[in-house]
Amino acid sequence: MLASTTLIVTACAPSRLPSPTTPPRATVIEAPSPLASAAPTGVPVAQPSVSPAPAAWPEVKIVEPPFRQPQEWTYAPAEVSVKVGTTVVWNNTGAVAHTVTADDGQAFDSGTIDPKATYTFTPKVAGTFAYHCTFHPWMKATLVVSS
Ligand SMILES: [Cu+2]
Repeated sequence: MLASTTLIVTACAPSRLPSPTTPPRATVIEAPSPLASAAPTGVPVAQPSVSPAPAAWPEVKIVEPPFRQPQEWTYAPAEVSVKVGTTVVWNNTGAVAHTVTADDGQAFDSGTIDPKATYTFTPKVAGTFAYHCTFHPWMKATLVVSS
């Protein structure tokens, strides 16, 4: 019985020796974490202030009046006048896809504009451009571009 008690005491003693090295580690961990979290939050704040510019672009709404026939779907306004280099935005407010396609087949063609999507076009030359929707040919409007 005396022999087994002695073995336990000697076995525990060596395992406590490494402990004095741990206290210095705690101070190293605290310093980096507050500094790292503060830096990323400051960067995105500056960016949103640049975006309001597109709101000034002339906008044509593609409209499907509620409780009306598809034949009354339209562009509003039906005619918009801009200078060369001014971006125009078409905003599909309807529930189906439309297009903004120049009648001459060359000046511009949006392709499919999905519901809630937009199409932008910046004319490079002056002229009067009639356009239509390829899906609904009765939808017609005009873009007037002056130099
Ligand atoms: Cu259409």
